[in-house]
Amino acid sequence: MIENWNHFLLPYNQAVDELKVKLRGMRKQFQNKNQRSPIEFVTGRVKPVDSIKEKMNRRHVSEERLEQDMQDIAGLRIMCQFVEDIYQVVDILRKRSDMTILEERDYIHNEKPSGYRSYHIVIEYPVQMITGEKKILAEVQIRTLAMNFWATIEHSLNYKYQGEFPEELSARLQRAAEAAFKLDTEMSEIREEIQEAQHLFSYGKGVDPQPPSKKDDQ
Ligand code: 0O2
Ligand code: 0O2
Repeated sequence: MIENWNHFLLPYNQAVDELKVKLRGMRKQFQNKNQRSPIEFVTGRVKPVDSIKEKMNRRHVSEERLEQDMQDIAGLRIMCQFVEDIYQVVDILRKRSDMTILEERDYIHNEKPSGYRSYHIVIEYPVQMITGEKKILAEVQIRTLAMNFWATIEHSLNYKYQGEFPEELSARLQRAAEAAFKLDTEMSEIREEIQEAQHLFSYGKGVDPQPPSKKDDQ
């Protein structure tokens, strides 16, 4: 019986805080090298206790199995501009020595029946506690801004309908998911042009001390 949830969630809170700093740090490192970051922004949260309990009931997870069987108590979300960026971020994460990837789920090319798209990875992450090292599981969701837009809206509608969407709404959401993916595909096709413009734009704002032409030579 978990008597003190705050105590149980402490390593998860620490992991989310640390991982937010580390993932946001990746963006800063790209910017520091005058390179475009594949990461647009990062959010994270520890699942609220009520949601943990609800998912335990729904999935028949016992408290004894909670740490192993619920992979998203600690959740990180990485938003990217382009679908290609998602795979670049995954590649970078695969090479890191401070986390171990246990599972990967590509819901971009295998979208969920709802229309949901994202790339999910489950990591094992060591947290240093005063009692020693504790390895916890965390779920990292990597998605484009368009995928995030769709998922955020669908998630709030889910609250209203408790997952029991009227058929018409469900069909509309699926069509909206396809439209969002079409937007991602179109943007990928003009990616080089967009990136060049973004490069010029940041140069124009004085962010970049070197003219773009010089930088491209490096
Ligand atoms: P809801 O229900 O979406 O409104 P800071 O680090 O101070 O800049 P802060 O306040 O710690 O920021 O939070 P952060 O990192 O900006 O983002 C927290 C948000 O993470 C949540 O906001 C959600 O939008 C998002 N989130 C929700 N669920 C998940 C999930 O399963 N995985 C991931 N990775 N992120 C999720 P709210 O207001 O808590 O929730
Ligand atoms: P939260 O904090 O409310 O976001 P399951 O939980 O049964 O769906 P599983 O195997 O545990 O499945 O993990 P999966 O499917 O890889 O990832 C679950 C998480 O992905 C969800 O967390 C959502 O954040 C997100 N997700 C998956 N499917 C959908 C979907 O159809 N719409 C939206 N908006 N998000 C989805 P939770 O548990 O809902 O938590």
